[in-house]
Amino acid sequence: MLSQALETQAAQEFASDVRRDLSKTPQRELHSKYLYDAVGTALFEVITLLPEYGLTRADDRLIKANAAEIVGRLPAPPIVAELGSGSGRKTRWILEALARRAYVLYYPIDVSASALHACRNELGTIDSVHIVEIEGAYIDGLAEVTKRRSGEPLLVLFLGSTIGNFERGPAEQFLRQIRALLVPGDALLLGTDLVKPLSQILPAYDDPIGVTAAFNLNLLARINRELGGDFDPRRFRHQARYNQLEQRVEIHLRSQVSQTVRIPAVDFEFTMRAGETIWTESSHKFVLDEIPELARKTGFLSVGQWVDTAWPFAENLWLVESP
Ligand code: AVI
Repeated sequence: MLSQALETQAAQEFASDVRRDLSKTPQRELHSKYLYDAVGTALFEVITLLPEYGLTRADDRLIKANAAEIVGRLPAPPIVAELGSGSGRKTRWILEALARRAYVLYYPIDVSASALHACRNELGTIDSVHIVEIEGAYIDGLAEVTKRRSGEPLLVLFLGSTIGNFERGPAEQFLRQIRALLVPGDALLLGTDLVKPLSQILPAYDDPIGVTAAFNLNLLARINRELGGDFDPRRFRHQARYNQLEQRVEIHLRSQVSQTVRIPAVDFEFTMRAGETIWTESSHKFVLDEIPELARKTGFLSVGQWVDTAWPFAENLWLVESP
């Protein structure tokens, strides 16, 4: 039962997802999208600065070094839509490379108004770039962009390996949804984190000063803040595991003791055993060769891959071909 006090649809959805996912057996879960409230978003920005987390710097290095070549492979100057604009830092290199050729219309799409605000602060001063923010979910936002365009090709940016936070099936489905909104001549630039040694990957998700732990534990604090829960985050420990078979890092919150938790907004109470975990996120890693195959399966043609060797990561350019 949902409390009347939860006013917005988003709050109702959060509450019912929390109840459903914490009830799952044998593995309790919480959806990773809920890690990103204002506190979680700020903590993720700190994660991207950690020496152990090379992913964002690799993404940035690759785009900075290859932006001219990437945009040079596009058939015509496009308008640009970015799914999950984040701070917009990496996008600067693409927009600057395009703005050397033509005036650029850029649509950052994000559910977070504060992310869109940060994006305008970062990119608003580039000459010949006009920014139109779209606040909303990725696919809804992209549909809005495609409705507004008038014949120009569209370049969609999906950077930072956010695709790795989807399960494999839903990732394919999501890429197909993007493809369904595009037409021949459009393109997708997709960032993918690659499989790497455990000695490099595990500290990235379990850093020694505990920023990733705080990012993960904040989800319990968020449930307390927004749903009146009584989680004691001190009675949980952050845990990062690598699942070789699934090629992914799995992030959990491990109960240190046997404890009962109450979440009044959803009229829910449950007991966790000592050692039992809540699975909060997966971060899938890719091998280079599987990416062109993923493009083919989802209706694209892979026309370029740029790889960072210091932190194995790939930028992939996919085109929509004429039938
Ligand atoms: C946003 N995403 C690509 C990050 C990742 O690496 O999967 C989220 C993250 N979780 C813990 N550290 C970073």
